[in-house]
Amino acid sequence: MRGAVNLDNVVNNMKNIDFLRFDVMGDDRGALVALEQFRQIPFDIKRVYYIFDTRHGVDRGKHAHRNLEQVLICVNGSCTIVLDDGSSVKEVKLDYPDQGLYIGKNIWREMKNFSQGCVLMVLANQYYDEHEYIRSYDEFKQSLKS
Ligand code: T46
Repeated sequence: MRGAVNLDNVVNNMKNIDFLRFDVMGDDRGALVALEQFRQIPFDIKRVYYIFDTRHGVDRGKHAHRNLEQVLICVNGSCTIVLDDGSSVKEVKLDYPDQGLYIGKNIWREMKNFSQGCVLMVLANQYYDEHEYIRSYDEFKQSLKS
C-alpha cells in the first residue's frame, strides 16, 4: 500500500485537513494529472512553489498559518508531513503525485524524511506574506484559544 498510513483515516479526525486524490490520465506514454482551481483544488490558486534538493535528515516547516490554505503534492519521491491541530499530532507520508494534502489555517506543520529527489509542490490561495506565519509554537497554542 502506498503511504505510511491510510491518509483518509488520518485527515478525517482533524479539522482544516483534507486528503485529495487526483485522477490520473495515463496511457502507454505515461501519466498526467491536471489541477484546476475550484475543481481539484478547493480554492483560488494565487501561488505555486516547490521544495527540492533537500539535504538528508533536514526538517522544514515548523510553523502555522493564520488564514492561508494550501495543497501539498509530492510530485516526485516522498516525504512525511507532521500535522498538529493543537490537540492531536498526526504524520502522513506523501509518496505519489496523485495525492494532495489540503492544509487550512491554524495547523502547525513540519516536513521531514525527504527522499532523494523529492519534489514537494505546494499550491496556495494567497501571495507570500511573512506576517501570515506563526513561527512560535507558544503563539500557535495561544492563537487557538482566541
Ligand atoms: C509551508 C510549507 C509547506 C518566499 O519568498 N516565497 C514563498 O512563497 C515561500 C513559501 C517562501 N519564501 C521564502 C521565505 C524564506 O526566506 O523562502 C524561504 C524559505 O521559506 P520557509 O523557511 O518558510 O520554507 P518551509 O519549507 O519551512 O515552509 C514552506 C512554506 O513557507 C510554508 O508556507 O506551509 O512550506
